[in-house]
Amino acid sequence: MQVFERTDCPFCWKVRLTAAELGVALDLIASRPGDPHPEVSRLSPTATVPVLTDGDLALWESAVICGYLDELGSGALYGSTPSARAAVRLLEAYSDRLAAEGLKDAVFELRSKAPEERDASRVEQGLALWGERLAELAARLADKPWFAGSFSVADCALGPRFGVAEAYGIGTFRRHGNLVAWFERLKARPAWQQAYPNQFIGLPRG
Ligand SMILES: N[C@@H](CCC(=O)N[C@@H](CS)C(=O)NCC(=O)O)C(=O)O
Repeated sequence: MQVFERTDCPFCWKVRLTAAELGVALDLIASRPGDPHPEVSRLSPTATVPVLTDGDLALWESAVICGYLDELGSGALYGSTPSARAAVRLLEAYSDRLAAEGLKDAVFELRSKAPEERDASRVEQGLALWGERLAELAARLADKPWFAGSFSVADCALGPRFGVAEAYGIGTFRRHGNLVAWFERLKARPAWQQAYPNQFIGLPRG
């Protein structure tokens, strides 16, 4: 199975983390920001990464890709009942659509511009929105070890959002003790190290 991806893209990171948790091997092929690999342009109508190919199958949405990997693997990362699976899918959608907002604006300014060229109000508004999302996430997590109760794709989706924030020095999540403890639990899993990006745009290679 091939995955066309960008190492620091949170959607691609989610796919790598899900695959690592499931023990599914992926052949990763790099695609560049704003200059997609020709196969990405050919196979994805949105020209976004990740794109997974498996024989004649070509999948271009990270949630669809993770669902496919889960069914190929243990089938355990979305939960075992219809209602549990729906709850994990909702948390994944929350991560992909809402947690991504705000944080991506702030990160874009921080990673691609010199301090004097940054749009300070875009950073401020982005971080304010990210702060609201964090409060919602802290309430959803409450005192559970993982977002859906047991470990799931919800954690694989949200972890990279926090990983990106941490990489760019955005430490607002530290205001919520339960989110800090959850993130530390996630980082202690072997799959986290396996899936961690080898480069973040604008940061020294770590
Ligand atoms: N809904 C899509 C979003 C994917 C997405 O937005 N990917 C970004 C990178 S994070 C992308 O490919 N942007 C265009 C580019 O990098 O050229 C998914 O879940 O796969």
